[in-house]
Amino acid sequence: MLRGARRRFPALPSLYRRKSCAVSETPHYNPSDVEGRWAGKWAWSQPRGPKSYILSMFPYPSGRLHMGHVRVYTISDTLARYRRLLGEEVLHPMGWDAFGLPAENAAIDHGIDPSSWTVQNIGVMRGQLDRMGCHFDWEREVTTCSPDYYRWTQWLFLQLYNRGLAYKKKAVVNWDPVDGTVLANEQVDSHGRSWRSGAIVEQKLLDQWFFKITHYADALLEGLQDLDWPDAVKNTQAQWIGRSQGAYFDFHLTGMSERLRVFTTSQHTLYGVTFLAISPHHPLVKTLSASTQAAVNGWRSDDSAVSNGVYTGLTAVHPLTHTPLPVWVADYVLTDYGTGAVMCVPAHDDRDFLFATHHSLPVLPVVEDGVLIHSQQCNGLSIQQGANAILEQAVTMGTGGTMTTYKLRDWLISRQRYWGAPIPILYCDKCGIVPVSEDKLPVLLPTNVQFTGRGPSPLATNTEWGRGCCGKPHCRARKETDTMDTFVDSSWYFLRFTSRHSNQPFTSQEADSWMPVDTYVGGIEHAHLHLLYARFITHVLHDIGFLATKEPFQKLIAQGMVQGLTYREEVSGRYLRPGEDIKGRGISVSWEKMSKSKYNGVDPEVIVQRYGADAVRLFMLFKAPPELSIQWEDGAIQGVSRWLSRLWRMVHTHIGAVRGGVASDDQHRDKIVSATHKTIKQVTGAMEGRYTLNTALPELMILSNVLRDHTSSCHTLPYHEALSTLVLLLSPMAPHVSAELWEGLSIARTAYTQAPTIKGGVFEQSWPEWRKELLDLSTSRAIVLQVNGRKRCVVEVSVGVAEDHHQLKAILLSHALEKGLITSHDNIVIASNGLLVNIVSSS
Ligand code: ANZ
Repeated sequence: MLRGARRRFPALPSLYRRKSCAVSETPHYNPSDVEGRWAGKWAWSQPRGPKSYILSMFPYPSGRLHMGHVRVYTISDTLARYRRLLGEEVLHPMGWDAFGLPAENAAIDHGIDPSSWTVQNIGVMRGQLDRMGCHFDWEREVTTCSPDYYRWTQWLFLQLYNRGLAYKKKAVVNWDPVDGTVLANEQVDSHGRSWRSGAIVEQKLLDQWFFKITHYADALLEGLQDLDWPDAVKNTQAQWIGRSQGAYFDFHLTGMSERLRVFTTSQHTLYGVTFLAISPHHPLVKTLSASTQAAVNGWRSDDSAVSNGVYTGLTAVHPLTHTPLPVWVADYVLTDYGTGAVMCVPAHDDRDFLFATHHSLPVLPVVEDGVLIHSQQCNGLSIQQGANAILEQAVTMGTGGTMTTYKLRDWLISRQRYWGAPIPILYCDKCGIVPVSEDKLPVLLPTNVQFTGRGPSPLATNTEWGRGCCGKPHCRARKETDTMDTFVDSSWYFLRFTSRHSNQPFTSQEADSWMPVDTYVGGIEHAHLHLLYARFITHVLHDIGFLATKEPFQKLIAQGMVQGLTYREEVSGRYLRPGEDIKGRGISVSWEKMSKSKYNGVDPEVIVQRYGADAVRLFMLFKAPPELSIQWEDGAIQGVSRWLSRLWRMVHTHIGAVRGGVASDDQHRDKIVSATHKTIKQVTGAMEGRYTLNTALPELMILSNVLRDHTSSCHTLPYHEALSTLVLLLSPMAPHVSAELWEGLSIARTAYTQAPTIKGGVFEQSWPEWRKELLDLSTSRAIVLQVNGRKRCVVEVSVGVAEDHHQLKAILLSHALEKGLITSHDNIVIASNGLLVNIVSSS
């Protein structure tokens, strides 16, 4: 059971035995008292074992924790506490993803300085995390908006820039024509209007910075294989990367020197091509007549339809049949996928078919019953054989070859906003683009800025701040005024935690000693972008030679949402406020992710005040497995809270009983011992593997029920050990109440003079180990069945049955009937002594 306490003890003199435990005075369980006493006073035993890096995704400091935060930090805190009890050296840090739009919006709306707003919010949220009993390594706290962090984000940019992995090109941004400002996607509503001016947002081409993540497409795809992540997340990542292996074919354009290259994954359909289609932004479009270009430009991006198309007037020649084919501009062809041009096979592709039907283009089937037709010498070949033969022929003729393409696009990292890390680049009149030298970092954000939400970003209008120098004499350079996407900040924060106080971004030695993160816990909504970007940056840093590991996160728990009951008016779909008058209106009720705008949220602070942090933590863990959604119900948390009160009373009853005398064991020993070991086994299992954390509490409840059923044994040592084990197993999940109960149990333990003393608080203990031979001590018992005094057989029954004479007799009676040892017409008398059942039958 408890490590170091596995000896059996000789029975105490019977003088000390007591038959039952009187309920002594039990102090009332008041969660806020208990939690106030323990908050922040966590003492740990010295780590002995291997390292364990447990990380939860750091929050945006919005001002208050929401239930989603409570869930994720409860999970990581539970795992970190568990690993510490195992003796491992645990890193469980916390920080703030502190750049981003809301701080800037607060500045625009209320004139509050983004930095003070952020610092204030961090203060509040840190207090809330402490109140939840989350124990983080606060001395390693990072805040991405502080210069000693973003200095290194800028350093990271330079590493990529110096290796050709950061570059500039034109890209489309959201433009508010009324306020004359660039908008983030979140500032454009579902009707395509600006959040502030209400103007219809336009698309504008601007110079933007990109990270060349596409260079790592293959590495990021292959890296997924060895990760212990949920399949769904791996699949999402793989789909996001979207590797597609196929072929290209080159089509001669009649009367032109260039060829038109298409990408296909259906090489076998080459003979079925009846026309070609290029995207509206294909370079060829620029060579077309003004009227054709005008037609193309008239297609609005929001009504993009398969049927939008215009004939270019160009003709392409089929590489094998030399048939002339018309070339169209088609809206459904994507500019940045494959080659931006498609060979269209309307007989076998739905979009091509719709387009062909709409524009009266021919349709030519080339596959029937899995065999090629209308395909010249390839007729009769299977699809695979046909694909190989066609590709081979094209390769020989120099008009085709294999080609792999990806859906992944380069990462657009520039933002025309103030509250982000300035991109460390200078534009020098003489030297052009010059990276800021590393020893000049950070490029600090200006303070005393006016926020209007109109016009260019505050950095672009601040001429004094904008002045720079590339280091050459008489240089007059301008600073880059774009800041970085906040995903850049969060793409490396886990490295900074390992070397928080280093005057480098991180030291290889410290990073290598902690990385990879062993368990990363966070919301499923970050399954693609954040995880992909963090993996990309880690791969790059590995390739440069700064890190031994390539992959940052070994195991991932992608935790589900917290949902609240949501009420909507049926007709309008409008969300209803609590208490709103709903008379005579149709209402629909559903579970949806908690959110302010849906009025379905629960404030963690209110709930913690009402039930205590321990109950909230237990509820979060127990209501659903980590990956699934939790539906918030007051009833369930009340159940958890009642159980904690029962446990509290049980421990105090025990402590009271021990004062009256103790016993080494009694006839219930085996049952209590094996129930304890079974619980250790189950709870340990829940903390490992795929983390079925939700099963841990029910196991503890079962053990508490066993103990409740054996209150008469509550002065015995096995009972004491079982209760102590229960509290120890509970401690990672409900730390405050466990610490308190443990203290009481430690004092009670001194009454068992022969039991080895246990020193220290609950978190200074070792996680208990279960022993196989103790699991089945009492799960079944062999009962001898006699009929008329003659032994007929031995029947195995559970201990519960063996101890309940009514049940035991009933079961053995039906056994005897089944075996034909007696008949139902017999006149039967049954006697039982718990080990032997004798049936006296009169016939
Ligand atoms: C001929 C063909 C025949 C195609 C057929 C499909 C079915 P995946 O597999 O997702 O990579 N395609 C290629 N480039 C495109 C672009 N820029 N925009 C839109 N569609 C494009 O998709 C590859 C297929 O998507 C290619 O194979 C091409 O159509 C189309 F019976 O070529 B296929």
